[in-house]
Amino acid sequence: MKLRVKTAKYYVLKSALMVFMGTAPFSDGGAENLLSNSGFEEGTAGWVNFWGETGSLSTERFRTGTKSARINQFEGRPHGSGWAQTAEGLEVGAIYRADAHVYRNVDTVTAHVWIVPQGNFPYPRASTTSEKTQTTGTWELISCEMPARMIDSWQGGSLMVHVLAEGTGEVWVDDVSLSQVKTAMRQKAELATVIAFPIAPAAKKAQAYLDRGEISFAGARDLDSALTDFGEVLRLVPEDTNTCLLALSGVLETYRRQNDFSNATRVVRQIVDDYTFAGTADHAKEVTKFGNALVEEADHLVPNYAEALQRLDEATNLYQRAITTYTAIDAAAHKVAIEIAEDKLIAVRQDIKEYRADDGNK
Ligand SMILES: [Ca+2]
Repeated sequence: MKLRVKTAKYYVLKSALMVFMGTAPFSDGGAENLLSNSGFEEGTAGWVNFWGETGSLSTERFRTGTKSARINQFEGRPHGSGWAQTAEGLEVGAIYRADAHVYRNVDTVTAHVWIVPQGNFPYPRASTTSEKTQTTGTWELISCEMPARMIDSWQGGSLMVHVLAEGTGEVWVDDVSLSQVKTAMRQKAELATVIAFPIAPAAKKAQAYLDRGEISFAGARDLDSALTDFGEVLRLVPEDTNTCLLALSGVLETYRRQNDFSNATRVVRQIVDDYTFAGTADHAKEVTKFGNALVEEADHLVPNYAEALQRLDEATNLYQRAITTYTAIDAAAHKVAIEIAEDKLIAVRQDIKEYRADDGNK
């Protein structure tokens, strides 16, 4: 009993000391803050003022210490401006939370905090954002949470925290934090509970399988478990196109990671056949990806030139099909996508020539 009191006292003393020293290594929630200079007491060190570049250090208004960071959004600026900092070396599969304190005088400007994963992870869910500011004339806490499974673990597990102001007016920012809410292990355990719950709705279970599959894929690198979990998603909610597309993109990346390119191609074929409608831009986009998968498969089939050439022929047809579809919808609106498909077509025709020459020289 005595020991516990002593421990509690120690922590009270320790946090008091931290405040006294003017540093904030902990977020308001008590978890470790993974950002540095979170209260701008060391100026703007560690922070990047992005887009509008109208940010500056402020000593006229602050929540803690004697400083904050200001964003001045003047009229006609379309994309807003903000402050950003990247945290590196995070645990893939864990859940992270960003908190920021913001202040505005007028409601013509709003602010929100974002977490953006760094790297090239293929999932379409790119970022998480908070609610926008609700109050004026007072410091307001805005927050958002993000699963780190979306980080490309090859990039070292980095998340960027953005505090963005949009509209017209000034926003002050102070005491920004990024903290871990749950470890990957705890998150996985909670998902397993949802999965094991007998009467949980299919949609909820499917989401849990999807999340667990992504943790297995990106965090634990357990590819077999990832494939099993993604497969369960497709079995549980076959009619839920968006969720199935996420699961299939997980299956696709897992096969690619396993260098199983024929199965990767099979998955893209399934996406095109079962989850897109011919004549739509989405269809053309997936058809282009199908072509890319065939080219990748062909590349790994060499020196089996007959098989490789067959894949490249099919890829040629697909790129042409994508171009035709985009052109029929709106050639001007899909100019970039058409150019990409045309470039792929040129490259694949060159590959076909080379493969035929190499095959003849065997
Ligand atoms: Ca401060």
